[in-house]
Amino acid sequence: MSVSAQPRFPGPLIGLATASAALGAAQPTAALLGVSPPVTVVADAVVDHSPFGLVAWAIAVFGAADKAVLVGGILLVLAAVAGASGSLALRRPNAGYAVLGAVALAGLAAAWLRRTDDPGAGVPVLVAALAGALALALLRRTLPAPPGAAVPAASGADGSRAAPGTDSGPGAAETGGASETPGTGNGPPAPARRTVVASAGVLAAGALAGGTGLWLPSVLGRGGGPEALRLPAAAGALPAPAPGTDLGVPGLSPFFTPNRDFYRIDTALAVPRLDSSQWRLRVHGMVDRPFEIDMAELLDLPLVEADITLTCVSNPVGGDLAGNARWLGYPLAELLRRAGVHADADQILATSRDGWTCGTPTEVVMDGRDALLAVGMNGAPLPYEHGFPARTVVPGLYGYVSATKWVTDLKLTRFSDEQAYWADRGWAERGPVKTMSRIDVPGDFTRTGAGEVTVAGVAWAQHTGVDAVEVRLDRGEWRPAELARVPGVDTWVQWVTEVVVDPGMHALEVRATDATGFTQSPVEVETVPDGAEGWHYLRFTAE
Ligand SMILES: Nc1nc2c(c(=O)[nH]1)N[C@H]1C(S)=C(S)[C@@H](COP(=O)(O)O)O[C@H]1N2
Ligand SMILES: [Mo]
Repeated sequence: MSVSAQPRFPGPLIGLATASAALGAAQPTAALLGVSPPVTVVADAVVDHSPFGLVAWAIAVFGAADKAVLVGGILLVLAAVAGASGSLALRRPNAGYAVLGAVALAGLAAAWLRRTDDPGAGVPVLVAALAGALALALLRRTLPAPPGAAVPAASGADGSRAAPGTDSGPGAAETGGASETPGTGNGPPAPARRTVVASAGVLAAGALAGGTGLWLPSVLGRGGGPEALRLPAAAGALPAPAPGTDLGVPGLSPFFTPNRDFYRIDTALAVPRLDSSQWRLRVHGMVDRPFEIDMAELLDLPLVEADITLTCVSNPVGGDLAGNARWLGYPLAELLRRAGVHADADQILATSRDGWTCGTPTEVVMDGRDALLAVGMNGAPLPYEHGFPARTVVPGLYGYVSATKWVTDLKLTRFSDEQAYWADRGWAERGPVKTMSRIDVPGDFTRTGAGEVTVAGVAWAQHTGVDAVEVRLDRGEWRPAELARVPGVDTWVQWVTEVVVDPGMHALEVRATDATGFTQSPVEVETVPDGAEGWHYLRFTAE
């Protein structure tokens, strides 16, 4: 190894090893504190501050992988910065620490701006900065003196650490091993090799710590997760749905969506894993008697059950961002009565543990419908993905204005004073669900036999009720489908009918009429700002 080639190569390596040590130390710290690790915090901040169109574009292009792509991109940028500043740090060590400090400050800003209520949010970033600084200092000690540096009295801060003869520094153990390997020739070991071995060691240690941190939350469990939470029976328990509620048609969405199949929509890059024993909900703002409630108190209250279909405002016509569950929870209206809501507080601003916000009209929650602070979903505690340990559910409103997962705060306020997350990004302030119908079977572009073909699907108009569903084949006459039974007006309803077809390609359309007499219009409306409209249309081939 020639001395002249040496300084270029270890630079990026030292930088990468420093970054690995920093992120590797932060990951288990975050897991132990139950807060987001730095990369997730930064990714969240990027999403928060990106223009709405960019986020929509990313979701359209990358789909469910959008979060992985963002995190991967941040890691790449970090690696590039680390590599470049590693080279810089060879020549000017203070510059290396300065870059580290600047990156840490950006991370702290991201953590604290997002989670002003949790001082612990920034701790993993501080630990990362410390670990990075230590790694950098250690790796610099493995470097040889810069060419031409005076040997005995190294001048200035830059040279002193790297002066020859510091073999007993923190990197000595690895270095010793390396020097024994055959092939190093005679004379002292090449100093660059020492740096390479030490850097590789630090890089690997960082990766190992990071991996441990990723896996830690699942083993920690802390006894406060969904598997450990024992839910009481509901005081107002519902009977099993009447026969005929689920038609059991193959390919048709089941009446109750199993929890593992339930669509998931949220802005969280890492699913928040709250501990139910630590959870508290604060009810405050424009109320007479603000209070806090914990899980033990909540589970002592008389809980009720309700069958409610949840739908997302981003669901396109024919899309699958809808699911139905039997929820167990406590009426939100009771909690609000306990707090004594001021007459002019027209908005309930709910905040999740990860800082997302949701504005629900107070009047809707108080009008007698089954608006719940839910703890159970289809007979089990809420899965982490669906808001463990508690979320809100309000029949008749899209999820973005009603269904806060990981909820920790309900603030009574006014729509004119505060805007929730999506309202602030161009979506409608109020989001009543629009009447909608969908064909599940036959699937779009599938093949069936000729002759009689079963056509089935679901329709919804939560808190209004579906009165009729009609289907037409090849733009012919509208013909009524048969509706399944439903427990009430807050769920979707299955429907089924039959068409008779010749071999060839055919088109199907569906439209629903709700209990107000409104029939879905063929005019197509996009999801932004308050939900899609139009008839679900698909084609299939009979043969
Ligand atoms: N904390 C939190 N809650 C949230 C969201 C979110 O981004 N963060 N998204 C909402 C939206 S847009 C919808 S449609 C529903 C989806 O709930 P699910 O993932 O349980 O189906 O959650 C709502 N609650
Ligand atoms: Mo949504």
